Amino acid sequence: KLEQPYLDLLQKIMLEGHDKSDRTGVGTRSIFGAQMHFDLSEGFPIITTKHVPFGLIKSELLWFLRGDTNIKFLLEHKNHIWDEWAFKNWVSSTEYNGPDMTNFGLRQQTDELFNIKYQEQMNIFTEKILSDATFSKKYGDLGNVYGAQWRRWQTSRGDTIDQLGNVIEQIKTNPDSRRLIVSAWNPEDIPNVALPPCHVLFQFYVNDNKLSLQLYQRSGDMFLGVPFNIASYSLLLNLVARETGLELGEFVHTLGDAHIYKNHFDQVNKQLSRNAYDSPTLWLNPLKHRVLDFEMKDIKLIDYNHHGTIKAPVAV
Ligand code: UFP
Repeated sequence: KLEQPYLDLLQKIMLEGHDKSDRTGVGTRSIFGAQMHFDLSEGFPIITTKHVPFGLIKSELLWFLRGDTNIKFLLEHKNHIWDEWAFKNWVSSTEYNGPDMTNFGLRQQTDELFNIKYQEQMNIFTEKILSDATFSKKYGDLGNVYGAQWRRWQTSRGDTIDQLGNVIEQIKTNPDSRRLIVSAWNPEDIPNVALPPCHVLFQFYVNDNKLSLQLYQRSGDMFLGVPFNIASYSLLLNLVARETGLELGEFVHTLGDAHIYKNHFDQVNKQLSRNAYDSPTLWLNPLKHRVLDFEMKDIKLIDYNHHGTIKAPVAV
């Protein structure tokens, strides 16, 4: 099955990983330096041993590709995966005068009464982002996250670089290049961002008319984050292959710190006891050719058979 490299890596970390403390205080079991290969000509490697919400992956990737960094676009697509980061800016601003939201990520998971207040404030916040343009301009923008670095990297001369646009052009005109790289890691920005990019850099490679992509991910939450990351970059590879007229090669996923949180062990064991289904196929609207032309309805999974969702706490 296509997802076997992922299941093998989960198993390997459980058996051979190092138990460590980590930034979140939860603790992880991890290995350093891991690589998974997925042959995209065989299907779309979304995980089937649990449910992965592909709609969220689509809208997030379309958001990155547009160079958009404002959560408004995501909210319009009912995608809430980046809400907390914008909410954090809002509740720590002088304009916010609701109940104290200090350390909301942790308190929301441990304090039921606080959680109710938090949900209330979060709803008010996201409603306002959707309905109030001035507010969303000010508090919906996340600054230099992926979309900004991919499409309008700020140079010291004061102009911007469209890394992704340039790389697509290079794949078309100079496919043997060994410099087909997009970097999201900007050392100048790191001290000022809430979450330094997990997907640091990706590179393309062309052989026999096939396009491959390798991602370097510095830190991977193997149970919750990585299944998203696999699907997201596999979709990116499909879209760029479409625009460049190339066939599908491999998605190579390289990880630095590949970890399983201690409070995900039971979930991982449950997942490993399940049998994977055949992977689905990805349908892309045949009338669309350029990466930026794609909308939600132009991208679909066909025959995504999967086991049920497995719930797990997010480490914050
Ligand atoms: N993480 C992922 N994939 C992502 C993402 C985050 O696995 O796409 F945005 C996880 C990795 C780690 C945590 O567990 O989020 C980030 O924490 P840190 O910056 O300390 O590595």
